Amino acid sequence: MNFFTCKRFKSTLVVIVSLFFLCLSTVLYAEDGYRLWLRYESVKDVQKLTSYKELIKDLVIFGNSPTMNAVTKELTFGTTGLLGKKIPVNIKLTSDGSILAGTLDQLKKLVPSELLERVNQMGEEGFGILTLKISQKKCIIITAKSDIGVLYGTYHFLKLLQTNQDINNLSIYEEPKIKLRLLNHWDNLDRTVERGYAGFSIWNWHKLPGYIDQRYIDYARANASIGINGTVLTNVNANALVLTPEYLIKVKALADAFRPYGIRVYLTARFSAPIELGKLKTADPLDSTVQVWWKNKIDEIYSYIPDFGGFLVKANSEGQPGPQNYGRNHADGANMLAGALDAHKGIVMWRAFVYDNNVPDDRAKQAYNEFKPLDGKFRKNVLVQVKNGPIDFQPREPFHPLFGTMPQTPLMMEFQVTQEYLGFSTNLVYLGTLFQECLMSDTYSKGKNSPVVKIIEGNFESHTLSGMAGVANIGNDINWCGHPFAQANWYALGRLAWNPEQMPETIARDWVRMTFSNSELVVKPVTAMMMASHEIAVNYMTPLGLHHIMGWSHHYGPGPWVKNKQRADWTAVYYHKADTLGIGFDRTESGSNALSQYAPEVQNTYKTLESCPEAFLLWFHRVPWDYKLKSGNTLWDEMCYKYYSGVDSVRWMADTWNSLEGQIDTERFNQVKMLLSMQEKEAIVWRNSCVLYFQTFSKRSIPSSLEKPEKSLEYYMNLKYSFVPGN
Ligand code: BDP
Repeated sequence: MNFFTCKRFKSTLVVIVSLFFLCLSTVLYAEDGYRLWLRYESVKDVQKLTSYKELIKDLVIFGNSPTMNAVTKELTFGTTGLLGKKIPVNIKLTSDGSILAGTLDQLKKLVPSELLERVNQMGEEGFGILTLKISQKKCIIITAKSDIGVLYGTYHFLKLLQTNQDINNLSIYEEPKIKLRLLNHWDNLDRTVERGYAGFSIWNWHKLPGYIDQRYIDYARANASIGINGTVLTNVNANALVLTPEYLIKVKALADAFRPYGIRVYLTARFSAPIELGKLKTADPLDSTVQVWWKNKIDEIYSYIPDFGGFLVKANSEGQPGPQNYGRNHADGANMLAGALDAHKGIVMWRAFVYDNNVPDDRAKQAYNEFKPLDGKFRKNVLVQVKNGPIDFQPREPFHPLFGTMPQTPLMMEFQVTQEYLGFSTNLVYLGTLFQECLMSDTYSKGKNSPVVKIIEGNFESHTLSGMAGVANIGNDINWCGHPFAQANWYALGRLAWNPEQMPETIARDWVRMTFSNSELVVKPVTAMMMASHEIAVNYMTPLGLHHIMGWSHHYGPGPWVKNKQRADWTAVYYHKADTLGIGFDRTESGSNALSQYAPEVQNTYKTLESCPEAFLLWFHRVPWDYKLKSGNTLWDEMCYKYYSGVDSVRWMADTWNSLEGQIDTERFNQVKMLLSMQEKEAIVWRNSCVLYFQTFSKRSIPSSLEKPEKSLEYYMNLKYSFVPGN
């Protein structure tokens, strides 16, 4: 026997060849972030892996609808990746250790109905995942009333494996608390994205409808995995062209691609479309020719897309046309569209983000002033979509006063996932905590314990519609969101829209496990960074209730000095009102009295300098520079300490991340490392700009323990940024 034929040689060869392919595959499939949280890497914990292999020997999937085919694909793909071996699909239950997926109807012959009763009581999107013995065989069933429910259950089951949970005795029942769980894309038809920091729009209008990019499917998978069930494809600053047949066939192609994943398509409706497209003389919602035009247009849309979701409308806001152009109000406008959509079960999401520079009132009050009187005037298929705070997606805002004050109208939450005011896609800022802060704020609308979340869920008034939307942070960057951690914000939005009562920390932990690693050595520090990151950004941008002091128009970097623009409410000085006596916007009785729009209990909390939580101090009050805060520091000193602690904490995040070298794949480790170093520089610019600028009013020195800004105020004021994205 020579060496080349001996067993030893053969096995050595096998090892060498496998190693070669392993290396090759690592080179080819570097972690570019494209797979998001659906990576399905093989389970590293040996014990868990052994138990999973014992419990998952094959897949038995009932039905062959497009959605059930998606279930088959995802389950096969997911389990095969996670278990590191091909998991076969069988048509019958043959052995111990099967995963059965199907609707209640499909499973009823196999499973005694009483075991499925609880699922039967849930809504169409709910699901159950149960460990059962069927014909003496131990199996796990994933079931729901509808195919989509089974798909949601599938993703939930895969998440259990991805996060290394015990799956021995499952008894999970889940259903969404919110009906409409949407992404709002501010994508233009030329593929630029308003406030988008991750490349161009993923909608390749030019190649649609003929070319269905795999990205559309992966987008739908990612969304379905977190329960998102709708997408508004176009910018709220709308282009009527999308309503023409040229584009409707493209919209239809997207709707067809998304449908198996339970995602409906919505569009933004430009209110003046009857004039622009229909050549009518008016877009007055009470004009019968206008009404007929919209009815026909809506019928036409449904002829392409029978399950079209409806319209999102920005009207009479920041120059957009709307019913007020004709002396009508928001309800007149919304109801006209809703009337025509109702015939097809479509809905209208009418935005409350309105303000007018010709109105002398505090901008924070204007949405309430316009909308509150219309409570009860909207049709049943209208939701009013309200931003989380009364100004505009600032790093920190109190909750919007409309929450709790329009009981007869379903209010839909609008969060901004794209980080327009939070450092774009260079800053690591986990938004789960920001979202939760708003959702858990007590409105006192029905006495104590009336948090925003209950209003959104529609619990108090039993509204039939409820909704939460996030302005998407998605673009055609390879990793979708620009910053590897920005993916967590898309993820958190979906998870919170499904159940807004979940803890942001749980969501962050799951995301880290699925995205980076299940090792506690990674999960713990990374989750801690994420949980602290929002407050850190607030500290180096807008501490103590400061707001809207970003760079002019593009909102990148600091611009507390921005003044003398075409409208006062687009300048920073309008919001901070700093002078030698103090700083802050008085929104109490002695000022704009925006506070009066809240319930008396909320007013009591914010009313006085002493009672107001310091995080909102300068939002509600004008405060003298020497006012003593709870720490014993003067306002000026405290402001300095906050700005400096923001920068120091970014350094802490960078150190934490850098200590993980070797535990995260090289590509993403380096990306985040570079981004954190950029974030540190940006935080320093924020800190120095703001401290130096406000110092011109406070005329006090920076506490001696703090390092001095290295450059002059003039230097920072002259920093120019050309072609800032998203602008
Ligand atoms: C502001 C953005 C602007 C949007 C607007 C909106 O700067 O680009 O059009 O919100 O929500 O924050 O309509």
